[in-house]
Amino acid sequence: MLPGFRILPGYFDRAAQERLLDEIRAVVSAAPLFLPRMPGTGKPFSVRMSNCGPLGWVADADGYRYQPTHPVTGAPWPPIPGLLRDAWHDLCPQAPDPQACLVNYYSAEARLGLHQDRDEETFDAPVLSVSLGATAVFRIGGTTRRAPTRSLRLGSGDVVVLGGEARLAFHGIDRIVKGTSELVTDDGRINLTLRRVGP
Ligand code: MD3
Ligand code: FE
Repeated sequence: MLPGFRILPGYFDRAAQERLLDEIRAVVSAAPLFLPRMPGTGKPFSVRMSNCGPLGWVADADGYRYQPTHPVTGAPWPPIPGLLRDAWHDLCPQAPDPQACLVNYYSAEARLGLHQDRDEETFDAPVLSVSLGATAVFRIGGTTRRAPTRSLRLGSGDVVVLGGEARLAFHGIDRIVKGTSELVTDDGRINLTLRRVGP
């Protein structure tokens, strides 16, 4: 595994997962899930997204970018929930406050192809990722697309921290494991990724 990759299985216990889910429900009622599209082809993602924090990641015909407002409503993104901020400062003690939290919602059929996260201005801070709901088959490789990959499962309450070399690792979600979500209805999965966008 690349240096800088950390997995913390069950970092959030069931009670904390329920509180976090309530906080995320409030986020998506203020900032509804939208359907991102591939800039080249206009093809929709199978994952629906929203954001909280000063900046949010969006994808449409004009490209991939961070912006301070929701692409459909035009409203500023709601603040990052306290439980997520606390986890960030606990696990990334050197980093300043997170600037963006992407909310990814996976239905049972959703997937996310192998990609690198490089729309940020700097890669100094780690990315912190929290999984809630159904288990996902997660794939992570090296810093080139042809490097070998390994597969691991991310369950509800698990946290992954991607710092150092792992920050630029190729990664994706191969599939959702049906019948594994006690927390979210209909085999749904929510992934929350906290990031710095600029220095
Ligand atoms: C490795 N999310 O939001 S989480 C993403 O489950 C993203 O929704 C996936 O890929 C999801 O960009 C994977 C684990 C993860 C998140 C961010 C990373 C792994 C990462 C950034 C760099 C390297
Ligand atoms: Fe990613």
